[in-house]
Amino acid sequence: MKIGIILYPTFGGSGVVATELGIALARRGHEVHFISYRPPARLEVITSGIHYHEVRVPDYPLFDFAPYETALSSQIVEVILREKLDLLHAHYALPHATAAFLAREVLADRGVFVPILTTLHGTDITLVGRDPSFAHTLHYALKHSNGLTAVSRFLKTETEKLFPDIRPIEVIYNFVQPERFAPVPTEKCLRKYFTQPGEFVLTHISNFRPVKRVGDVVEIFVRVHQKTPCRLLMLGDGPERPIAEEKVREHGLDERVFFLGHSVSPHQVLACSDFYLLPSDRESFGLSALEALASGVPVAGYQAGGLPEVVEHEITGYLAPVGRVDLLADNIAATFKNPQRLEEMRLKARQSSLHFREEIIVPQYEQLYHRMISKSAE
Ligand code: GMT
Repeated sequence: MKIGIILYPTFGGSGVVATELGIALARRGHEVHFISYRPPARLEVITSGIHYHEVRVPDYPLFDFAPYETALSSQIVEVILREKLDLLHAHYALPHATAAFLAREVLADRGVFVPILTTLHGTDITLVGRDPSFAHTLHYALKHSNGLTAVSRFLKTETEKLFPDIRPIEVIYNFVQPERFAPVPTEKCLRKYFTQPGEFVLTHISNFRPVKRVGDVVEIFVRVHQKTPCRLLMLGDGPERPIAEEKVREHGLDERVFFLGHSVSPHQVLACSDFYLLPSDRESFGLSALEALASGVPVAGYQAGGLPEVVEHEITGYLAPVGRVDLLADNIAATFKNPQRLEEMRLKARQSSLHFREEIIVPQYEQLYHRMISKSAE
């Protein structure tokens, strides 16, 4: 199949999933065309079967806001006409579903029909999508998408509540490559650069947006640290990083917390971690939590959003009501004091991640593509 993938090229979860999906599809013999304004961050090399088409938005003194969506639609039309794509897969609805819709209309006018699949990732529905500024056009684009998927049951339900008249939404979970995210022997990981012997490592990875509650990450760390010697690794960057840094300073723990930015890859940091912290308000899935589990690292987070579909309380991590940093910290500290329990959780974490491995999830997208393409040919 020839598949067009529209995505955000950043380190955000939707862009990562879209990129990994494209790479996996190319490995399975398909031709993949990424369309975005920058090469996708997780696309380390462009190998055979992978193409990248950049969207350029010309500047003009009149524009306070350059019309990206119009340029994106136009580039989609151009790529489809030139490359004869079979299907267009839009990741994150805003503005990708609306741009794809407009492109499909333009193509229909020229006698070309290409089905659109939209994958909803989370904040495109739970936060930004429900804003009245976007809701009407987003609703229309989703209603007229030829297929819809959500990355968790939670997100499917949220979308159905918001837009009750849209077509059936299929749940296709996010996936992980268990060869890349895998437990690593202590002597081969980065642990020695951050810790003294006998210390534990807590890790958080995100875009430091308010939904991630990075203040809670620090609060959990402070409480665990009072009971067990440990360090905190914070990977990624975003608007609330200064808040987290300030909190760390207030507690006088600067030397125990490392803000790494994007300097190392998530799999390297996870490989030297003992517990992963993801206390988001509402995480539609929590891709980084899955990557932690695959690395053999249990996860602590809240009983909210789709995280309970990924993390099993007391088996592969701990879940608590939103804001209960005390409960999460007590559980983690108790686990650190019980090496056998920690080892059991590590093994269970790795095992449970295998249900979400690439070979299980990617064929679900392939089957859906086949169904949509056959239906559009009828
Ligand atoms: O806000 C973010 O964390 C990024 C966001 C995105 O759309 O890029 O992540 C969402 O999509 C990920 C991939 O499907 C999910 O794993 C995340 O849970 C989801 N984020 C939220 O729902 C907050």
